[in-house]
Amino acid sequence: MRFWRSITTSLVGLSLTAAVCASVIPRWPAPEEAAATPALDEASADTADTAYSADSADSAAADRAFRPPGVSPLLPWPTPSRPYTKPTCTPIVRKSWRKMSTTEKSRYITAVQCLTTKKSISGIAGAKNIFDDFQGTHSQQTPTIHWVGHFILWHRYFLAAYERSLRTLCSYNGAQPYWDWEYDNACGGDMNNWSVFDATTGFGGNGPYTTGPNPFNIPDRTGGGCVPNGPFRASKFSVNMGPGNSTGYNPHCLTRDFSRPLMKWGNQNNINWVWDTCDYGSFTRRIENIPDFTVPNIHGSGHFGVGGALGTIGDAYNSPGDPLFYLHHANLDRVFWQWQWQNKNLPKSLTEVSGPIVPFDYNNQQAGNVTADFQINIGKLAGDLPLSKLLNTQDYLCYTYEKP
Ligand SMILES: *[C@@H]1O[C@H](CO)[C@@H](O)[C@H](O)[C@H]1NC(C)=O
Ligand SMILES: *[C@@H]1O[C@H](CO)[C@@H](O)[C@H](O)[C@H]1NC(C)=O
Ligand SMILES: *[C@@H]1O[C@H](CO)[C@@H](O)[C@H](O)[C@H]1NC(C)=O
Ligand SMILES: [Cu+2]
Repeated sequence: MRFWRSITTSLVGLSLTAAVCASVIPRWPAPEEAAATPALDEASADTADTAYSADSADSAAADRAFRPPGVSPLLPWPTPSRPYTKPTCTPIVRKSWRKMSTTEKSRYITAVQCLTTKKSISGIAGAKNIFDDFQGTHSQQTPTIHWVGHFILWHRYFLAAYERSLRTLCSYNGAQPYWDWEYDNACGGDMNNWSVFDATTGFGGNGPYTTGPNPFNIPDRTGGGCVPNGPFRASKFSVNMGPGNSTGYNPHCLTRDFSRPLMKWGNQNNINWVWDTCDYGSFTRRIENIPDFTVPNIHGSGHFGVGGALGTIGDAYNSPGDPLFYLHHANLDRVFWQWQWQNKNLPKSLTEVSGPIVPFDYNNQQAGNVTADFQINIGKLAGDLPLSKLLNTQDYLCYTYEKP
């Protein structure tokens, strides 16, 4: 808002040129460049916002009714259209956690607690219950599902299976909520005050500060100990596997280790950078960016902003051991969904996939790219599915998103 009237035409021009999908596919930025591109500071986020607002005054005005100043999306909210919806699908609607009623929140948390009482079916040694089955399945596949072409769709299927388990095993009637961290980041303040971390209606807050290894020099880590409050505190909940790649039984408390600077990666400006792509491969590459803690990426925001160096959700293998994982990944899926359902990206966005089968193999030196018939496996959680069945959320899967 501060820069609402002071934007330059060149900024608008740049933003629009990129948004209309010229044939030029954005070059993958070098780390130094990427660090400079999706800027971390609020001022630059404001500048990018206003560049878009000029393009779509109506939608921007509507957005300001529910968004704090300085947050407006590059892409408008889509209305997924009938031609692409299977007649038998009446989508369930995923909502922002922030906008759910206390009763809805409590029903969701009760269902998650219920999953931890249902007997494990995965055959993974350390998994005692269905909640663990999800964590263990992610752990086993961690080396092959990140920095690959199927990253976002693997996680989409994993989330949909979790949502289905909540509904079918634990009588949950709602849909998987999402955590729109870009909103919280724009409001700022103490992270412990954010609605997802509420001790009564949310997932509890940060752990107390503990010293410990910090091999990647996560900046400004503030916790590391056991989550002391809320429904997933040590006396109520245990993480049964990990740390690291072990899936043996090792019950321990859920830990969090907030890092405010890394949390800020999840801002609207960085979402806009991810959205500013014209094809699946470029989009999915930007959502993960590169594994370097000096280079922002929105996927890392929820993982390392909450998990820091010692927190469960920051452990690449065991991140689903923090129930908040599912709300973080639902927001990433929502960002993908919102991009997919733009007129400028349809219908290609419901059929096209690319990107390497082997992690980081972006030049296809070791293997090829994924194709639509590439099979996604999530162990015993659900049957294998080709990527083609996961692209449209209103077909084999059947859900949509409510505007934050
Ligand atoms: C957090 O919430 C408490 C209690 O509502 C309030 O006193 C405090 O000022 C808030 N802190 C920040 C930084 O928002
Ligand atoms: C787990 O990690 C250790 C240490 O990095 C490694 O030696 C071992 O091979 C890994 N095990 C599996 C199953 O990936
Ligand atoms: C593999 O996927 C990447 C990312 O989308 C794309 O740039 C590249 O052209 C693809 N390679 C082939 C051989 O299709
Ligand atoms: Cu993952």
